[in-house]
Amino acid sequence: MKNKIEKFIAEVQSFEANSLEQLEAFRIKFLSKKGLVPLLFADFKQVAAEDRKAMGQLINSLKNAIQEKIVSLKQQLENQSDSEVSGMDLSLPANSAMGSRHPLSIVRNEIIDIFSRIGFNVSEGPEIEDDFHNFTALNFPPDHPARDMQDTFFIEKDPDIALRTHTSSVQVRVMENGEPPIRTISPGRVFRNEAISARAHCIFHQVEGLYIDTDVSFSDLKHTLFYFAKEMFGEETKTRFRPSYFPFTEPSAEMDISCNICGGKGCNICKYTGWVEILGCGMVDPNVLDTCNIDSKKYTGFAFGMGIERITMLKYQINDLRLFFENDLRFLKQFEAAE
Ligand code: 2U9
Repeated sequence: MKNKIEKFIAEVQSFEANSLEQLEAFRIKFLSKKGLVPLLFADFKQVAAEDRKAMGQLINSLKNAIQEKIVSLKQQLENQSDSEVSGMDLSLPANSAMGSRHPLSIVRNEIIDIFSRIGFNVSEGPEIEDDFHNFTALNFPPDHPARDMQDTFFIEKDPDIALRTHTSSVQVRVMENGEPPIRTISPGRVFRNEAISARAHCIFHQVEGLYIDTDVSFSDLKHTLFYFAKEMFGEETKTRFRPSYFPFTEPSAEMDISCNICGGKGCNICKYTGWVEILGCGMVDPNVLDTCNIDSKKYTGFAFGMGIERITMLKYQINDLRLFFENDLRFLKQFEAAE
C-alpha cells in the first residue's frame, strides 16, 4: 500500500493540465466518491495497527498534495487571458486600415470653421419642403421656372411638397422662429432635376449664409466674403463682384476670386480670364424680410450661397463632379492626409 501511495504522490506532483476540463478529470480520478483516495481510506481498515499512524499520514499527504495541485493549476489556468486561450493576442498593435473623410465633408467643415470664427452659427432643416419655405417666402413669382416639374423633384402636388432646391429654406425657418441679429450658415444636401454630367448633378451640397441686423450694408457683405475667400484659398486671393439677379436678393451679385491655380495670370481652369466664380450673394429683398416676420424698415441683411462641390473642385483641382458620388476608393484615398 505504501508503494502505491508513493506512486500516486509522484503522479500528482508531476501532473500538468492544459484546460479546466483536464483538471476536473484529475479531481474526479482522485477525490470523487469512488475515486482513488476514498478507496485508499477503505483499504486503511486492513492496515496493521502498528502501521496505521504512518500510513494515515501518508494518505493525508497525498490528499493535501492533490488539493494543493488543484488550487494552483486552477489559478494558473484562470490567469491565462481569454485572448491566449482563443489564440489571439490583444496586446499586439492595431493593424486595421484607417478610413478618410470625404472631400466634400472636409471642405464643408472648413467653411463652417471659417464662418464660426466671425460669429455665424450653423442651422439645419428638412430636405423635404413645402412650397412656402422653398419658393414663396423667397420671393419666387408663381410662374418662376424653378417651380416647374422639369427643375424640381415634387413629391406631392396641391399642396406642393418637394425636395428642397436650396438650403435658403432653412433660413426662412430661422427668420420665422427668431429675431435679429441673425448670423447663420446652412450647409446641406439639395436636389434639382438635372441630367448628370461632369458639370451637373441632381444632388449637390450648398452652404447658404444669412446676416440680418440693423444697418447691415453691402460693404459688410463684401468684407465678410473677402475674408472668407482669403481664409479658404489663401491670403493673396483677390475678389471681384459682378451684378447678377436672384428673386430673393436686391441688389444681387456673383463673386469671383483670382484664379487659385495660376494666381490670376490665366490658365485653362479660369479659361484664361484670371478669375473663377465661387458664389452668389446680395442684400436680402425687403419682401423676403417682411414675409418672414422681420420688419424691413428696421432691419437689413445680406445673404450668400455657394456649391460645396464647386469650392472643392477648385481647391483640389477636381474636374468631374461625378467623382464625388461614385465612392471609388482610388479617389477617396487621396484625401487621407487632408484634415
Ligand atoms: C434668405 C434670403 C436670401 C442666399 C443666396 C445665392 C445668392 C446664390 C447659388 C450659388 C450656387 C446656389 O449652389 S448654387 O447653385 N446661390 O447664388 N444664394 S444669395 O440668399 C438667401 C438665403 C436665405 C432667407
